[in-house]
Amino acid sequence: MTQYKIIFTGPVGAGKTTAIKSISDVPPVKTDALASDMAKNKKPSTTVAMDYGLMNLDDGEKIHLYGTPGQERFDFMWDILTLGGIGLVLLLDNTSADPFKDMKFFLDTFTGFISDTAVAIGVTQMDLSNKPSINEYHKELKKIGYNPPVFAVDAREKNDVSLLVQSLLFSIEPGLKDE
Ligand SMILES: Nc1nc2c(ncn2[C@@H]2O[C@H](COP(=O)(O)OP(=O)(O)OP(=O)(O)O)[C@@H](O)[C@H]2O)c(=O)[nH]1
Ligand SMILES: [Mg+2]
Repeated sequence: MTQYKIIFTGPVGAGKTTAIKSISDVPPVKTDALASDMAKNKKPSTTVAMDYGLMNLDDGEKIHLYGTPGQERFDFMWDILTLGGIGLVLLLDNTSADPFKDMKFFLDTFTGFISDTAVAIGVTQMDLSNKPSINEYHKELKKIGYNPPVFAVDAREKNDVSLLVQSLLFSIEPGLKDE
């Protein structure tokens, strides 16, 4: 049985923990802790180590899903979590003060991993802020030499997250498919 690992990353509140919960076929493992300094981020807790979930593909393959913490103070986990991974899902919060800056920070931080594997980008909270548009993301990515799949994603919606994961898998290995 073939098993793969993909990693979800992105800034605080982008929806990494939520996305893994939405698509996991097993109860996800979370390491969220209450954080008093999180009030500004509109949510009471933040991931301090990792998220874990599992997707079963219809041909018996398994995709292990790992989520990183968004906070830079836990960035020692980022390298650890990418070990053995076949691709990166980068989630971005479109209500952020500067989503392009967030995007460049994470692409830059994970540049070595991405150049060895692949990346797909999901833009969340587009229902709350529709700018920048997906087209503008494509243009910005092109300027910095990237051409990954980019989708509007609501991390709470299984179908949205599943489509994003499939786009990553197809860009890595056209033979891989979802259930
Ligand atoms: N309105 C709206 N809310 C969303 C969307 N996607 C995710 N959310 C919400 O945004 C929040 C995301 O929180 P988390 O999943 O904890 O974010 P995270 O990326 O794991 O954050 P850290 O672990 O702190 O780095 C949750 O409250 C989700 O319900 C979206 O597309 N629209
Ligand atoms: Mg989280």
